[in-house]
Amino acid sequence: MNKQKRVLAIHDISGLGKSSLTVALPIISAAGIECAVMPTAVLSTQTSGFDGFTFRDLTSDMQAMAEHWKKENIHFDAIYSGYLGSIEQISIVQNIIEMFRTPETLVLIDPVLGDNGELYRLFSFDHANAMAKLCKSADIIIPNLTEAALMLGREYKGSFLAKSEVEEILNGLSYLCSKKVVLTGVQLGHDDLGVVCFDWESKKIDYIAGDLINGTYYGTGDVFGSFLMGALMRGLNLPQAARLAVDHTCAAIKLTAKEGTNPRMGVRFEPVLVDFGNALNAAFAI
Ligand code: PXL
Repeated sequence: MNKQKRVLAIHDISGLGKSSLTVALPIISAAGIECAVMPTAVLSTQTSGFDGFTFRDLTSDMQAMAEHWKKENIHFDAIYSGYLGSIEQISIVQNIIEMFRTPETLVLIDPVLGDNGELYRLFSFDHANAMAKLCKSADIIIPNLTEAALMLGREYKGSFLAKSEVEEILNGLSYLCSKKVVLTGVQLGHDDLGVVCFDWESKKIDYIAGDLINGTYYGTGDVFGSFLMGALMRGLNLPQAARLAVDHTCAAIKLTAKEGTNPRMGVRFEPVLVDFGNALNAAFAI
């Protein structure tokens, strides 16, 4: 048995709607990886498709939590940040990364800002600019096309793009994070939707397609990011981990589409977890 790895997930916790920590905890744990959490806010629901949600801001606890862990000499193998409720939280996350980073730490930043060409409620363009700066601290960033457009000040042109356009966006993003980029929600053909991985050092681009399932499915960015983080911590390289993450996210979306659940409740990832664990074990059985 290898030594247990520990990820620090820094996201909000929304009581309902299956996003952020309610997704990161089970998925990263299903990979056999410990998931420590820093909740940035507590909401009654995630914000897409719900009105009147509660929002308890936890900004003032973040630095104190980090200092306690530092005093206890806690080590994180990876730091995974997602939805951050304010610009102040973004700068605290930057500080926490500096406090805990070692040469081996993997810093994965999902610059959660919006979807379908629009900013999420509660966010401003200043939030997008601050998130773009946070990306400089990452080893891997995983924006969707909306977030890429917002951070680069580009027009959002939908998800169906020519390869040359995708490559232009990747090039722009590599100025925000000069290591690795996974651009999500890219439609590569008429029947598929997937992600594009870019490694700045090797200049290698990998297109990883999944089946296109029509409809809007909230929380899939967090489901994908958590599968990706789990697979990376188990030792898969980025294109291998992205392949597993795309396949298992697609499987969860297909189950949701089949059941006709209201998309605001998130996707049905739970039945996919055992298969995810088995796929990770199989990847190392060869
Ligand atoms: O990462 C998606 C997400 C996370 N947390 C909250 C959200 C959303 C998307 O709408 O509202 C609170």
